[in-house]
Amino acid sequence: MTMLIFRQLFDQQSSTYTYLLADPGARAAVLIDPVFEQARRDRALIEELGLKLLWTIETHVHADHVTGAWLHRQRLGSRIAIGAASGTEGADRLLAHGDRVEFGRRALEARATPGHTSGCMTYVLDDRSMAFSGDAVLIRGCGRTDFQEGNPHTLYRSVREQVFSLPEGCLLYPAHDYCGLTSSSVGEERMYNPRLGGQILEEDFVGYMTNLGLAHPKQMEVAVPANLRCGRITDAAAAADADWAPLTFTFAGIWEVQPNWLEEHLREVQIVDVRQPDEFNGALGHVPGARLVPLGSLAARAQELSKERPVVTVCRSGARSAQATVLLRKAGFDKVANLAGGMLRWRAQRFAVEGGSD
Ligand SMILES: N[C@@H](CCC(=O)N[C@@H](CS)C(=O)NCC(=O)O)C(=O)O
Ligand SMILES: [Fe+2]
Repeated sequence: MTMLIFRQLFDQQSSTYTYLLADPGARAAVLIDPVFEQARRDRALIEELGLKLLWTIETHVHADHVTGAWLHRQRLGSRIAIGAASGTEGADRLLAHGDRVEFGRRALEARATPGHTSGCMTYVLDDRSMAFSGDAVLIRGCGRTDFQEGNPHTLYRSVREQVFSLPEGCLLYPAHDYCGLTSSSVGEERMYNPRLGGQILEEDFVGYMTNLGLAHPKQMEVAVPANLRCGRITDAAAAADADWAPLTFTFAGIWEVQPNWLEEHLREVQIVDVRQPDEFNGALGHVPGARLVPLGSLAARAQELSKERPVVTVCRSGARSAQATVLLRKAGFDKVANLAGGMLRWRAQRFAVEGGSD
């Protein structure tokens, strides 16, 4: 058995990496730098892997996206940890340099690495095989020092003393990458980081950083105040998930409904079977009241359906009908879900069938 469950997740909008780490024995997990808009995706993964989220951990107060920490606390009961010098309100734990965040038999050590912001922390895995450097060290780069409490002198010392002092084989996972790179190592950055590596002196670094000339992040006006509250939002916005059925959202990005719910609500929804006609009329039969619209003609025939009544899509196994929900959402349908497991599960659970044979 592996000693660590590890997933690197990406938010395209802000080029942010979120990291899921868990102890496979205890099923205990932590999530580093969750993104608000990806909270549903992250929750689906945590649930599908059968994990209990203990902590969301922030590397710092982000300027370019809102954290998903508060949403996860609401939905999963996780607690929020962030550096004590971050100036945030609402966290469950304010981390000091040297603190440990435990998850099962594994733990992360918090190291203060200020300079991009005052509260920046780097989290080092217990065996020093990985470190999560936030915006202190990026791959062949580093976080900027021209807003929030940025200070290039402080950042230079933080990186040299707290990150570059780790074992050279320690893998580095940053909070962002804008070119698609996913990880580096301490040895590699010590050698090749163009701002902080090699023979570069503190004054060289300060000169580099004061002349970057970058525009401020697009979401900064919204993100910083929201992150100072750990991503807390009004209850109305948090409840915006689909409410017409007890839907589940899969990691693949599909809303699903279970057969037992559909059986009790057959007359309240439009059931769209997207198989071929010979399958619809074949041995498996179809759900009573289902309308046949093969997947290939669904986009063209979507206007036959009402946007007011929920739509449940069905096929043999649930694969083609998952794609059908994507097509329908693109066509402007909000209340759409896939029948989990398709006709195979529907029949296995002995629900009523029209047509078909035993
Ligand atoms: N274009 C990006 C800019 C993001 C940005 O400035 N990111 C900060 C981290 S919060 C940074 O330090 N970037 C380093 C760099 O771009 O070199 C946006 O609008 O979000
Ligand atoms: Fe940042």
